[in-house]
Amino acid sequence: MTPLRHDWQREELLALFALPFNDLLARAHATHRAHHDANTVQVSTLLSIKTGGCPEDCAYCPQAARYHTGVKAEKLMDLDDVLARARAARDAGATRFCMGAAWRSPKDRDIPKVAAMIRGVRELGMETCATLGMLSESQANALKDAGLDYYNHNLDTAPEFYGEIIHTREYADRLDTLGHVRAAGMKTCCGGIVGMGESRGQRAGLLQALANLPEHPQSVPINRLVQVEGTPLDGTALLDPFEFVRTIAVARIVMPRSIVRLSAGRAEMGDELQALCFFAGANSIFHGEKLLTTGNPDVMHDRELFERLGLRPMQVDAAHDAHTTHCDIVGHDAAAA
Ligand code: SAM
Ligand code: DTB
Ligand code: SF4
Repeated sequence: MTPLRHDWQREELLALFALPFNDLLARAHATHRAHHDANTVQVSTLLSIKTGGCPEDCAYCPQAARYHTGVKAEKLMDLDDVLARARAARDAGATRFCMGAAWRSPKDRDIPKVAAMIRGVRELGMETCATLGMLSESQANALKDAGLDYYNHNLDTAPEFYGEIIHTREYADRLDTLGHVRAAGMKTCCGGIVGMGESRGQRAGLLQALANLPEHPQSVPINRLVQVEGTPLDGTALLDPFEFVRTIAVARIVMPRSIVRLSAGRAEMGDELQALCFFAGANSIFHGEKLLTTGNPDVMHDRELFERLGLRPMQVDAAHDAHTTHCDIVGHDAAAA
């Protein structure tokens, strides 16, 4: 099997982006089938365990205290409330529970509280993910000890566009946190946002930075900007939906074994666009009526969409195998036919 590459050049990614749409989709879909069951989708549910009041200045984010978005600052949720939400998510079909906090980085005193949440969610039989901002080495180790499977920390955009979006922390800080997460032995969930006014070259730059990390992130969330009134990016020109599909397709080709999540922005997408994204190689979603503070498609709608497309929720083992297995998947469909 061809080894995973970590030396992608910008021109190569741009050449993929420039392919005729059908050629790009055919290549991405073939890559997808070679490494994954093309009819299963990993299902995660997101919960904001600590909402709003964030000191950072991420230009897209409704939770930054400095923008007037109507999101009120709340304190860290109680353990029992978090576990009740996790149980409900599991009962609605999610296999992974992702806990998000509007922090620049957690305080050391927060870690035992989050660790208790992680233990509780694990006891429910779900995979765990958290996104709490920048982590020190010792914080990453403590979360790993509590049983955290994935840590979400996004590169967000290309290095050369980053300075137009965030000024309160550096790209290098993000790479450091990802290094601590990997060193602690956790899986990384790392992706970015498109539709922030970046160029195609910069979309390619995001994917290049992700694919050239020391290890491909096991989970790659591709968010389409959710425009929120009061944030600096509200009113940004909308990205051509086909360009969004191309971004998913190129992500699939350059990170063939990763689980690519069709992440924020689904509420503003039609079913047809989502179906194209699944064909192009997306194989994970957030399920549940809310992301962190903004809307997501309702649960019934997603259930119907899965039925109409013949998609099934991915079992936990399959998500794991996708990035650990050393032989290509021949295809469950081929076996079934
Ligand atoms: N505060 C932590 C941090 O930024 O690392 C964790 C939570 S933060 C909300 C997680 C990610 O959500 C961000 O890195 C960004 O990629 C995504 N995000 C936030 N607001 C978004 C929006 N309006 N549209 C799309 N993605 C968004
Ligand atoms: C990610 O890449 N997307 C999710 C998750 N990781 C934490 C967050 C999306 C947030 C969308 C805006 C909101 O709901 O506040
Ligand atoms: Fe804060 Fe995270 Fe939002 Fe940035 S993305 S403002 S760090 S909550």
